[in-house]
Amino acid sequence: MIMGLKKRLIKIANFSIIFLLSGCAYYSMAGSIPANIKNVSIPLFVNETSEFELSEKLTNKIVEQISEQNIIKVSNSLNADSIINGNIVSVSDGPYAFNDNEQVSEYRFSMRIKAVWIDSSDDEELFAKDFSSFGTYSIDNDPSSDGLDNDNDGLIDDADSDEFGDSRELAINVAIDKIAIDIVNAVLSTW
Ligand SMILES: [Ca+2]
Ligand SMILES: [Ca+2]
Repeated sequence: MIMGLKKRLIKIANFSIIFLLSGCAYYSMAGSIPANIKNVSIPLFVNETSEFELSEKLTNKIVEQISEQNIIKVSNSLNADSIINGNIVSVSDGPYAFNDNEQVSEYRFSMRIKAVWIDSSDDEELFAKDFSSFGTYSIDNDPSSDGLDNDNDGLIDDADSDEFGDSRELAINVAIDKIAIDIVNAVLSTW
């Protein structure tokens, strides 16, 4: 009887932690968007770098996050109430951590973007901001067995279906996810 209750309490506690983790990425819920703006169009971001497929991935992630959070409708129309234009300005790979022999053990993929959210009715800028983020990776370790939580979601290696394949690719996805969250937060905190 007591054991059963204990188990249930642990279950509830775990559930609350998951709720907190998934909820804390955003500062607030919808309600701060200017009243005249009912939808937003998000054209493919301009990729000024030579990194392959980056703007498709980033733009899709932002659309997905905005739709998922139910903040504002995403529209494909040219006549949308507002538009978010973005440019991927730069990406870079640099040393991040060193081992005992002072050799690089982890690298950092960094990206920088500019995004402008425009009210179509008067061409007013609702925000114009720079965003940057990064993800780390090791060259010789397989992300599915490196003992690291590569994407910071609390699941490690075999326990995480996202941790496989090319570790730099994974670092890029981590950087994209972070920037998408920052942009959604910028939309939420505009007013
Ligand atoms: Ca993980
Ligand atoms: Ca891992």
